[in-house]
Order: sequence, then structure tokens, then C-alpha cells
Amino acid sequence: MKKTKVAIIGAGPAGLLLSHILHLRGIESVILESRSRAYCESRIRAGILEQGTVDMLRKAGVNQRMDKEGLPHWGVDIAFRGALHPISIEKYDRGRQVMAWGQTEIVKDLFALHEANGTEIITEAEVVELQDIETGQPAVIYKNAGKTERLECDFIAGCDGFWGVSRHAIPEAKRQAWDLVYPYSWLGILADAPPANEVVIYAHSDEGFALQSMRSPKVSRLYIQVDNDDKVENWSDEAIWEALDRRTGVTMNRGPVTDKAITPMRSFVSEPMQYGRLFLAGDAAHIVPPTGAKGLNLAVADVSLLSAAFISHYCDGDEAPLGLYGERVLRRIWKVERFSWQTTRLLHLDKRHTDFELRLQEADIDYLLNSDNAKASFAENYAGLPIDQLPDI
Ligand code: RFL
Ligand code: PHB
Repeated sequence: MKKTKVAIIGAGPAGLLLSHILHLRGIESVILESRSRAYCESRIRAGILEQGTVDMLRKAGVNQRMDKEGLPHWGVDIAFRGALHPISIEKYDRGRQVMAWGQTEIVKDLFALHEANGTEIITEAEVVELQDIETGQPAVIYKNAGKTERLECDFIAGCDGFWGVSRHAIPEAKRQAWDLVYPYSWLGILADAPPANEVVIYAHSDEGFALQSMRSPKVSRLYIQVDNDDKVENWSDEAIWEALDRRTGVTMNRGPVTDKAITPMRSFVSEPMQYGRLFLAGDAAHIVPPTGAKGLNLAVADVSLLSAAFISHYCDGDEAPLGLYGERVLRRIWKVERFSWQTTRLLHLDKRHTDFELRLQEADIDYLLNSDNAKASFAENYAGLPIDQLPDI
């Protein structure tokens, strides 16, 4: 039987970063991940980092490639009524910026750091049960190479994403969740084509939402709004490029499409985020629709507070931050949920809307594009709300 201080479930950005920060302060942890390393390193997901996420990655030393190859952005462009309208984050939010740098690359760097530091990640280890989380000696049961194993620990960090098992270990009677599924999805492609615009384009059009983003000067990441029951097979590459051109009003640079997938959109929060010796972080406790580019950034903000609380416990004998973790982190999460929900409703076409509601939506966009106050609020939220506490590393 194995034993560690913090058992971490999931090797997504939340679990990998938490374990790395704990290692920097000499706190032992073990990560249990159901998939292979190659699978984790190739999942294509987030691409835009808040200023606070960039700062956190620098503080944790996960920044060498990011600072060399990441693309700092001064703001975003909103495509509306056939024209691009810039919202400068630099101008409206105290010189702050965001950065285009793929989640895939962060995950690769974190796996490489773990390998170099000798911190333990057990891949292809599927957690099936959390035991005794209300006691001082919890344990995690997992299946690895055909055997059932037990990992004893002081604490469990549930970083196992939306489909994970951790939050279900909190008794149903003590748990509450809020869930909203949107009436549209995103069809996303990755293409070996230079981005046509230097910053992200968010487009509202009669035909629906579209987004142009990037992973490097040679690779574009693009999305279009589709119906929930639509299929990838219904869209040829050329049909996607043409929809992007029409919806953004910008002619995209074409290139070979290397990935094509449909993602549903949901808002979800589960409370509490701590119960006994179990602490949740990232998508395990909350989901946002991707319009605000917040999912990964929220996971990093959670880990910032959670790692700081573990450091207070183990290095300073101070229990208070662990006790306050859930309450403190949820205050920020609900504000980010609000921004993601608002931005999604602002920019998508909701076929259920009346003409009156559509007019109001267009007035909302017009207001954002022409009010310094509205732009300042958008910039503050997009670049990222302050994170309560950073770990002392
Ligand atoms: P993850 O990345 O889902 O990792 C959870 C890990 O847990 C493992 N796991 C288990 N392991 C052991 N036992 C079990 N029983 C397990 N069950 C699950 C899983 O295999 C997995 O490895 O969660 P984490 O770490 O909380 O990170 C969250 C982010 O991945 C997510 O919020 C973002 O990708 C969301 N997101 C975006 N976020 C941004 O900040 N900016 C963006 O621009 C952005 N764009 C996006 C996105 C997500 C997207 N998709 C596909 C959902 C764009 C898209 C299309
Ligand atoms: C991305 O680059 O994948 C991306 C950018 C902005 C978003 C969502 C996703 O809002």
C-alpha cells in the first residue's frame, strides 16, 4: 500500500500545476491519471491565458517556452455589422495583456518538469473510489495494470475534470449544483494556416457566432456556432472556411485542417468545493462556456489558492487558509461564471429569441463597442479578475 501527503486525481492543468507547486515547497504528492501521458499531451483545448495565469506560470517556472513562443495580445476585435471593432485591454485595463499559448503546451511542459524533478505521476490509473474523506486518514482506490490499489494520504485534491469521480464523493445531501446547457455548440478546427488577424476575433452575425484564434504564427484555431444536433460530417473544410469569412467579414488564410470537433456549451457550478479532507479544483467543480476563454484560467486561479493553503498548513502550521478555501475561491468563480454567460449570450445567435430580444442584443453589442465604461469592464474581466492569494514559492 502506498502513502503520500496529497493525493491528486487528474493530470490536467489543475492537477499537474498543483503537484509542481507543492514540490517547490517540498510537499510530497502523487498524481493518479486515468489516461496515458501521450493522450493528456495531445488534447486540444484552451488557448488564451489571462495576465494572472501568465504571472502564475512565471512564478512556478513553467514559462521558458511560453515567454519565447507565446503571443502577447493587446486586446481583441469584435466583428459586428461587417466591421472589426477593437477593444484594447492594454488601454482599458492598466497596460495588462492576455497571451495566446496552448493548454497542450503547458501540459507538455508540466509533464517534462515532473519527469525532471522525479515527482510521481501514475498514468493509466483510474480512480474508482474515495474513502474516509471525513476522517484524518483518507484513501484513494484506483485500478492500474489490472490491479486494484490503495493510496493513503493526508488530503485529496480532486482535479479530475467535469466527468471525474471526486465531487460525487461528497454526500448528495450536502451538495448542490447549478447547470445550464446552451442551445448551440462550437465546431472547432485547427489549421496549418497563419492567422488572418493579429488578435482574437469574436464575431456576431445573422448566421451565428464565429471566432478566430491562434496557437502560433503558423497555426490558426477557429470556431463556428452550430446547432447542438449538428455533426462534423455535415461540414466540409471549405464550408467552414466560407462560414468563417462571412461571419467575421475577414478572409481567412486557408491551410490543411488537422483537427475538427464539436463541443457543447454549458455553465455549471457544484458547491461546496471542500468536504472533510477533499478539496476540488478546476473543471471538477465548475464549467464555463468557452466564449470568455476562462476554463483553464479558472483552474489556475483555484490552484493558486489551494496550493497556498496547503503551504500554510504544511510549512507554517496555519490551518485557516485550508478552512477558507472553498468560500474564497467560489466568490471569484461566480463572477467568472457571470462574465462567461454574459459574453456567450451577447455574441451567439439564439434561434428561440424574438425579434425584440434580437434588437436588444444588438443594442448591447453596440453599447459595448461605443462606451469607454463598458469596454473597461470587458477588459478587466477578460484580462482576469484579481486572484486572492498566490502561493509563496
Ligand atoms: P481537465 O483538463 O479536464 O483534466 C482532468 C483530468 O482528470 C482525468 N480524470 C481522471 N483521472 C483518474 N481517475 C479518474 N476517475 C479520472 N477522471 C478524469 C482526466 O483524464 C483529465 O486528464 O481539467 P482541469 O485540469 O480542471 O483543466 C480545465 C481545462 O482543461 C478547461 O477548463 C479548459 O480547457 C477550458 N477551455 C478554455 N479555457 C480557457 O481558459 N481558455 C480557452 O481559450 C479555452 N478554450 C476550453 C476551450 C475547452 C474546450 N473544450 C474542448 C472543452 C476550448 C474548448 C474547445
Ligand atoms: C482558443 O484559442 O481556443 C480560444 C480563444 C478564445 C476563446 C476560446 C477559445 O474565447
